[in-house]
Amino acid sequence: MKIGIVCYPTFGGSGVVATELGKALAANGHEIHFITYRQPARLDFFSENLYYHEVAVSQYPLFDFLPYESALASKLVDVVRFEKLDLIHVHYAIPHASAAFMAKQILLTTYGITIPVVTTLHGTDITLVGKDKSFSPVVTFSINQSDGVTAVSQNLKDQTLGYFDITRDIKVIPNFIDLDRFSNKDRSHFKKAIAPGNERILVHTSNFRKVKNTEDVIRIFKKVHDVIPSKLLMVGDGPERRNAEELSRELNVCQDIRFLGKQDAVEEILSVSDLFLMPSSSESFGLAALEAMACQVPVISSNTGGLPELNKNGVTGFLSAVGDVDDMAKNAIYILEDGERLQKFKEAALNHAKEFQLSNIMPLYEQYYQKVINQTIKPQ
Ligand code: GMT
Repeated sequence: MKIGIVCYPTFGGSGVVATELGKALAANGHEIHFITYRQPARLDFFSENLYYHEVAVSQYPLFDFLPYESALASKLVDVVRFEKLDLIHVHYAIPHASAAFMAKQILLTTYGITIPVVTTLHGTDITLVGKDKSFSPVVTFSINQSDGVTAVSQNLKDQTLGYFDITRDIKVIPNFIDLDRFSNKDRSHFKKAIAPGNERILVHTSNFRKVKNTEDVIRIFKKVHDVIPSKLLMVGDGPERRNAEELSRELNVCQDIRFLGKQDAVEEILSVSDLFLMPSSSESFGLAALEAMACQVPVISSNTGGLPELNKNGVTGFLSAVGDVDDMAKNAIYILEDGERLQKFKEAALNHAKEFQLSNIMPLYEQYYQKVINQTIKPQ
């Protein structure tokens, strides 16, 4: 198949899923065209089946806000026409689904070309931004006008059906993991440098947005640290980093916390870690937690959104109510205080992560694309 993929080219979860999916599809013989405003972060190599089309938006003094959606729709028209795509797959509804709808209409009415559009809902496009009144009519319309819609968890599907007036079916296809990249590697030299006294290592990776509750990560760590010699690695960057840093000074644990900023080789850091913390107030799936589990790191998380579908309570880690720092700390201590118990949780985390391996999930997308293409009625 020839597939156009539209996504945010950043390190965020939806961009990572879109890019990794495109790479895997290309390796499986499909021709993949990425269409976005910047080269996706993880698309930094040459492959004969991978193409990248940059969406450039012309500056004009009249534009206080650049009309990216129009530029994207125009680029989609171009790429579909000249590369003869079979399907467009947009990741994150806003503004990609409505831009794809516009392109689809232009292609049909001007060029007689029918192009099916699949929209994947990732989370905040529904739970935070999409619900906002300034977007919801467009989000509802463009979901209903897509030829296929997928959501990354059952919970996100249920939330979408609850918030919006949706008239079409939504297929759940969860996030996936490349176990060749995300696996536990022996990095004992690195572990020794981080934890010279053989302390337990806790880790958090995110974009440090409000929704990630990064201050709760520090509060949980403080409680664990009071009982168990431990270190905390904070990976990533974003608006809440400063507050988290300040809190770690106030609570007098900053000497045992390292803020590492954005890191490419997250799997190296996860490989030396004992416990992953994800106390988010909203999380449609929790790709970062899946990456941790694949590297044999159990997860202490909130029970919001799709997290219970990933983190099995008492098996791969524990779930607590959002904001219940005491419970999260208690559960973290329970896992970390006993070496044998910790090992059991580590093995269970990896076992469960295997269910989400790329080779299980990519075929679901391929089958879904084929179904959507077959169902799309071609004009005479
Ligand atoms: O987590 C983020 O803030 C990034 C965000 C995104 O859209 O890039 O991630 C969302 O999509 C990921 C991939 O499907 C999911 O694994 C994350 O759970 C989801 N984030 C939220 O729902 C907050």
